[in-house]
Amino acid sequence: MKEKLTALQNEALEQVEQAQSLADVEKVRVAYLGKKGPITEVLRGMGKLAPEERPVVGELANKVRESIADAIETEKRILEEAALNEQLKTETIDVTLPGRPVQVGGPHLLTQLIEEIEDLFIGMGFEVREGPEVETDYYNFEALNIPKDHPARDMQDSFYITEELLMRTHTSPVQARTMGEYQGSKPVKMICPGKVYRRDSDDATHSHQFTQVEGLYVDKNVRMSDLKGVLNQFAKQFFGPEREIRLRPSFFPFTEPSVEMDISCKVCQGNGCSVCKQTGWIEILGGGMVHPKVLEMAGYDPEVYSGFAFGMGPDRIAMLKYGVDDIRHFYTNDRRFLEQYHEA
Ligand code: 2NL
Repeated sequence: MKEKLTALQNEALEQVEQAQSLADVEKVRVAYLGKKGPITEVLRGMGKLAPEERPVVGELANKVRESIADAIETEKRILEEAALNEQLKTETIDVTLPGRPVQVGGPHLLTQLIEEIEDLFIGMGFEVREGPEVETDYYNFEALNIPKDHPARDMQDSFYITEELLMRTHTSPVQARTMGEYQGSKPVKMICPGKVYRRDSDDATHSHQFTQVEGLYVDKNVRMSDLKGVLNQFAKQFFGPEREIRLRPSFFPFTEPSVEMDISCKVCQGNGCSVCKQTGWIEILGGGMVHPKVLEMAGYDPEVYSGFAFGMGPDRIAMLKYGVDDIRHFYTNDRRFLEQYHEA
């Protein structure tokens, strides 16, 4: 028995020494020390030995097992170190290579302008409200005095989801919703920025998707002069203190009377140039006094309350302010375009 164990030991140690890889070492371990290996077998067969032989054989078997296990551990470490050294040799890192630049994004030009507009109106006591882009026919049209057969629907044809649901064509439904929520219980003084959609053929000046900022102020005794004062303040803060404004009569189904507002041309100081098409003025927004029917539908008594509303398109304003020649640049995500407006 003793000779058998010693022979096993020598055999195993030799095989460990000859191992070329970690897999080889593992094979030796399984073969000699595994549950079905010869050492385990010897220890299991102890019962058949004479009682005085048992401790002797037991001790030797344990020693043999330990010496094989030690040899395996040592060989494993040697092989692992060799593998690591080999890896280090082939995978050298050139620490002098330039790093990969971190890509830093920034807010879209339209987002920047919308936030600037928001700040100015917040400064005049307006709250900012947002609403759903998928709207009901009621809030997008009916509540704004645009009934089903109204010709204004042609100009604002949109993308319908069902008969009664569509992509909103303007942000006005947010205002109709807010008035409806307050039900004539308190004044409304809000602006609502956001994306809107119209069924339009895209070209340099038209896009089926664009942005709007609308404003609404409903209270007792709100007058046209309040509209003019607020818009004048906005124009001077946003476009510069030298800008003059002018209001021209216009038409919108939800305001009566309605106006369009121009600012004096910055390029020619009002003398006429190609930017203002020789008029000295540039159209910026539309607005007017909220139509009594619109107030009434939202639960505001038009005999008690009055209000003004206006709407502007940040896309158009951005094109004017930065000389962008094609509205599609805002939506086609060419980073060479977008990055021009990122802060350094
Ligand atoms: C434009 C003109 C306008 C409004 C928007 C409005 C909203 C309510 C009631 C009455 Cl709830 N009016 N909004 C009024 C007049 C003009 O937008 O050219 N936008 C780009």
